[in-house]
Amino acid sequence: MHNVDNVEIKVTAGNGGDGAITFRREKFVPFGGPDGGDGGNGGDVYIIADGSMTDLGLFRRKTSFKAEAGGRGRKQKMHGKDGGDLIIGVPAGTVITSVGDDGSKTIIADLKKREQKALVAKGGKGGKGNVHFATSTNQAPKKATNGKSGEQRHLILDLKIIADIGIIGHPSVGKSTLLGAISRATPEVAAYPFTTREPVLGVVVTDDDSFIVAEIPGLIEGAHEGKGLGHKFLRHAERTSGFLFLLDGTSPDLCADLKNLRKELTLYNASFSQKPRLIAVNKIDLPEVSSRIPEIKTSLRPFHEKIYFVSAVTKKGVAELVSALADMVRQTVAEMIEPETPPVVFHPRPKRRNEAEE
Ligand SMILES: Nc1nc2c(ncn2[C@@H]2O[C@H](COP(=O)(O)OP(=O)(O)OP(=O)(O)O)[C@@H](O)[C@H]2O)c(=O)[nH]1
Ligand SMILES: [Mg+2]
Repeated sequence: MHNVDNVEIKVTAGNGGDGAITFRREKFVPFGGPDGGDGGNGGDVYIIADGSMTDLGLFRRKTSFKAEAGGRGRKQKMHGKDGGDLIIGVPAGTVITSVGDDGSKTIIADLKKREQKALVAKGGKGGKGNVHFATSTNQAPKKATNGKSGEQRHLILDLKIIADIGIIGHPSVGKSTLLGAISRATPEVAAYPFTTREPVLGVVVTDDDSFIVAEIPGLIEGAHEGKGLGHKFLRHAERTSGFLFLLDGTSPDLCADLKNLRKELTLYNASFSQKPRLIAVNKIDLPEVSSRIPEIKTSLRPFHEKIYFVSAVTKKGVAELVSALADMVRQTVAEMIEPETPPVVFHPRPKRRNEAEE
């Protein structure tokens, strides 16, 4: 399966509604005072990071988006209705770039966290009704202003892989098998190393939540220097908020495996050692592994972390691991919640539909 991770779209905010030119009607007054209301504002276009999306595949078919226009002003000083905002969902990790008419590119938002939202096109303001234009010399103004055009923007959406949890492990430890067991992802599983060459994402759905897990392709000694699949995929590990270290229960020395994983990650990026992590030992369906569980527990004890024992094939222990992962995600998300930062907005001068009215 190839994940769509780069698309171009066009977004158009709603136009403002025009101001109205109307006059009061009273029984004995043929022309009452002006009572034309203002036009409603056009809807804005927002892009929001949606935690349940993993790629930009939806945009293969639909590439043009438009928010609702504001309604026209009406008589009796009635405001036109404001146009509804349009909110477009994208996976967390989407970088939004605006392409100018001259081809220049400006990054306008990097939606790293789910629910993070960016205003990408501002709706046009509604025009003013003639009620605003009465003066002592002109009691019956036939003047109102038109609504402004909504902004229109050409955007590039670029998904830099981002997941809540990255599964990190040596080749063939069962990362793909586990990802397939806990999500609907269907990564290729095979008994040879480096079967997975690109990160694969899956959405894990629990009773009250969902989170995204990425299989980070097999990590080997020297990866930080570019060995194996090297840097290319360690870069993906940067954009996860926690790790699951997966060890193979059939390996002769799990302690060395774990140390090696930690070392490679830290050598690549020292900040990785700060990320929350869980450790799981896979393949406990095999008798030679299940019989070693007590021994493995003892050898991994110095790492001071609870060790989960699972079989990705029979799913033994997997539910407990998933709920621990969900807890870890909840915690990191809670820590990451910051006061709402104002969305990054990029404002070229709005085009005017009717300059003469100004
Ligand atoms: N007995 C047993 N075999 C497993 C288990 N999980 C995975 N395997 C086997 O281990 C081999 C490697 O599994 P994968 O899921 O492809 O491993 P991976 O870590 O994704 O490997 P790469 O993508 O190559 O790094 C396959 O032959 C799987 O069938 C398990 O829980 N028990
Ligand atoms: Mg794999």
